[in-house]
Amino acid sequence: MKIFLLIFLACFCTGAFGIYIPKATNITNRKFPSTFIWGAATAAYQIEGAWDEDGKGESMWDRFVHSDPTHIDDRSTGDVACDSYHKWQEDIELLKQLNVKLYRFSVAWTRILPTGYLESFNQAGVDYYVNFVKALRAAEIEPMVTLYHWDLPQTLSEQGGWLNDSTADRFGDYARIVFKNLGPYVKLWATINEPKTTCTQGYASGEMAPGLKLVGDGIYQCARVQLLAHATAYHIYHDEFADQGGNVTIVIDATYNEPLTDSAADAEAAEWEFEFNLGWYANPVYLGDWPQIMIDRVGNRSKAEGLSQSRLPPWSKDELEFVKGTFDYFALNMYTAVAVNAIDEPPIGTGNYYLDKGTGTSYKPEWTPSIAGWLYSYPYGMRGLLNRVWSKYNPGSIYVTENGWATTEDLNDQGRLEYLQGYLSNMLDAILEDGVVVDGYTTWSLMDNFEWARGYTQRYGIIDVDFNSPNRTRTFKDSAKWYSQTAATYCLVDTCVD
Ligand code: GBH
Repeated sequence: MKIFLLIFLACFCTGAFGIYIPKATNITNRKFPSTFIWGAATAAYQIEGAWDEDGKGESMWDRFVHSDPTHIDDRSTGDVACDSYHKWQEDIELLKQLNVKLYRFSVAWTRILPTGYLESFNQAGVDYYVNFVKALRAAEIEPMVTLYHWDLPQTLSEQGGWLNDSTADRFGDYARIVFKNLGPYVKLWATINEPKTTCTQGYASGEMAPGLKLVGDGIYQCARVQLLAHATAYHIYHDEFADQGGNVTIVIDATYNEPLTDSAADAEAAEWEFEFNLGWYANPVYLGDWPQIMIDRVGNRSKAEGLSQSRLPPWSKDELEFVKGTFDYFALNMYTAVAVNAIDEPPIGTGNYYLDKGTGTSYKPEWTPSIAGWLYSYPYGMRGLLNRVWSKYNPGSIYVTENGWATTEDLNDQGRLEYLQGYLSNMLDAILEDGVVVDGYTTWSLMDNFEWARGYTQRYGIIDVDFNSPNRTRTFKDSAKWYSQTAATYCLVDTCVD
């Protein structure tokens, strides 16, 4: 009798790869639409290595990790990382085994323009990526190319980087070269990845490159210049390469903001949190201008500080027009939820974005924490945020371009599997129940990689990378086995109804 039960359970709970797939009642057994595109994501500095090979120039991340090893928790660097610069064919094999049809990766600006200036043009860098996108196409995997995932040429960084308006023009020069050469093989483009992370971590907390601490004003200027850079690239594409017929947008990261209590004050605070995070970047692009609450709050606090002008730089009429409408779809990175509460108006002192925001944030006890202090699992947040983005910005199409879970090294990553399953189930509810158009998903990440200031201590890959072996051996984790089954069947559990 016992043996019978065991066999029965084993058959019932075991997927095609012999892994346990939980039958949690809240995971939908409906199928994803057949048009849905399954994918995986990475970024150049996090995986490529070869930091100074074949003419590549120094980026601000190369400088950040080399100038002071204590910038990174485990004193590591991205000098070799996953060695994908050399192992790209193996990476394409992994994508094939995963059954994904979309690969989101980024181009290293310093391979194409080592100093950021046109005079430094490096043909070897162009050849490398052209070769790569051709090979992806041959494998029937659609490339989604991010032009900028945080690796600014060091030369440009020394000239002010994202604080200097002219960086937007340099980004345009670079984007034009990439569109021209890769464009025949690429239909999905992302200009800049998570401008907010660069402004908050790179120019305000100083935890990321270039390590500046300008939390009152530089943080806002950084947002302005990145939005101008994005719009410059968007217009270059549509003015000069329209015949390529691709789609371009900016990648914006957002949290699902849930009011801490049922009070009206907390509901309003959650709204402010939304605008100071997602709206800060989405409003200028999708609706035009900064969110009104930012204009009001930063303006009022700047005035009270005795400043003659708001620390939030106002757009000129021309700039406003230039940035507004520069999207062909919405690219959303979504990992975590945040609980938001109202607080007393912070006292006036020196300018500070976090005080301008005027909210309190925490995490609810019923959400599951990851090893990354900021990342909690609350699967409903995916459905809630998708609905919000869909109704507020009316983008026509959404791709979730990042979403994933942090662990230490572990091949039996049941926690990641359940996180992905739960978030994707809620995404499907948004698609089928709420009518939100989500066309594709690129999970973060294809494989473990250099996790910025966290080095190799936090792993986001569905595929394990052995950073102790010179071969950087790749091994499927349980989540990757499950994901390959899901990408093949369009079904999050063992069996779906049609
Ligand atoms: C993504 O950002 C990045 O695009 C990707 O490169 C990275 O590997 C991945 O996340 C995993 O981290 O420490 O409290 O100050 C996700 C958005 C924004 C989340 C910055 C963490 C820092 C919060 N990230 N945020 S805190």
